[in-house]
Amino acid sequence: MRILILGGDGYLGWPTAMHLSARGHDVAVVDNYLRRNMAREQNVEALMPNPNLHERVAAWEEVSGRKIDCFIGDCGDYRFLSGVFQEWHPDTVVHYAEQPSAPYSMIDDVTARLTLLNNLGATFNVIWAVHEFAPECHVVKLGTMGEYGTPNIDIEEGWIEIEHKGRKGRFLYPRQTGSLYHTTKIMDTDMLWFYVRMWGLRVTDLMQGPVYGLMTDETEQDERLMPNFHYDDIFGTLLNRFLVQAAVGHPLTVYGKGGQTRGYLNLRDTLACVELSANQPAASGELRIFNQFTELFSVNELAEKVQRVGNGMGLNVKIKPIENPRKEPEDHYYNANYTGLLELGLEPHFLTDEVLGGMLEEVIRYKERIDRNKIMPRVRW
Ligand code: USQ
Repeated sequence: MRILILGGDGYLGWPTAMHLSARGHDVAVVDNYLRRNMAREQNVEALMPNPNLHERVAAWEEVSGRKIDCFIGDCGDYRFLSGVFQEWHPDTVVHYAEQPSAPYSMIDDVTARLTLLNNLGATFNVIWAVHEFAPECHVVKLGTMGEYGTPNIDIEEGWIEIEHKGRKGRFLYPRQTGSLYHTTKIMDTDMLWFYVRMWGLRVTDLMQGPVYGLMTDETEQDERLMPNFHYDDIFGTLLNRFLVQAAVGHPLTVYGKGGQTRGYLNLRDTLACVELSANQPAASGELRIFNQFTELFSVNELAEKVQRVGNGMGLNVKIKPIENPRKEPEDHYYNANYTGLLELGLEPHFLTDEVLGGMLEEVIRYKERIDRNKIMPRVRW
């Protein structure tokens, strides 16, 4: 298959590109370095040094003998994006090209506007480029479990059947979330669903939980291939942050009561889920939605796991709840269905103590690069 990866420089985009390339697909990556620039602007750096995208592609070719095509540009610019579609003719487009941070979207009106215009603009352009230049192309879109929020009823996989006054209908599952970033993902889903109905696009929308990890079969081959692993308050996800905090002896930053429960998954499983979705595409006129996670944990459960494993490795891991900088329920019902990807063939990598210990060891190798001043939350809402 010819697979075009939008946001191919990101924490998930780059490992996905290498993984699909290793599987024998023809891969191209597109990125405008938005996240690198935002990180620089917020004065935070990824844990490992990350060569630029041209250098990454060259390193991958050196290691694997396989080529990845590279386009530097903004998916919000339709002339650029439609040009890539006309030149490259993808069978599948994997759309990661969004501002991915909830805290970043809540800093001020400038970052909120950027998040809104960037995320919706990119999705809108993907839809139009597919419609005009690759109508059979399957769109694999990264959404988020956060779209659903934390409702007091079970979360279904994208859709819900509602009976009202004796009549029944199937609708997108109700969604209400806790940041503007997450809200843009809801709007993306609505826009995709509209155009699926109008134009018969093929779309898979992956409702992904927070991802953890840094090693995949490809990233572990060469240090230059490592992902953009962030541990700071703006771009770092929970478990990655806890690993870094444990490594440098910073108390684990549990926000509020720590009962916030989410569906988590290993970086390796993100790649598998995207691959499985690409290999078994949605039908024309279908918006297929999968809940993409493998295990549910509360913040407290993850903190306790990291503490236990860290202490077993001779660290002195402390847990210190701090005032929650976010407006979110800290003690809530959470039960989400996630059978779709398992049925497609996903074999999950669970968060065993061994896996956690392996990640911690890897993070400790980069201890000298960790800046303790970048850990405490700065953005409140
Ligand atoms: N949290 C803490 N302590 C911390 C950091 C976070 O208690 O130091 C809490 C948060 O308050 C939240 C939970 O941990 O309740 C998860 O936070 P997170 O920063 O790992 O995840 P989130 O902001 O929701 O966003 C991340 C990714 C985003 C993705 C999303 C999936 O940045 O791109 O869409 O995870 S989900 O959470 O399912 O919406």
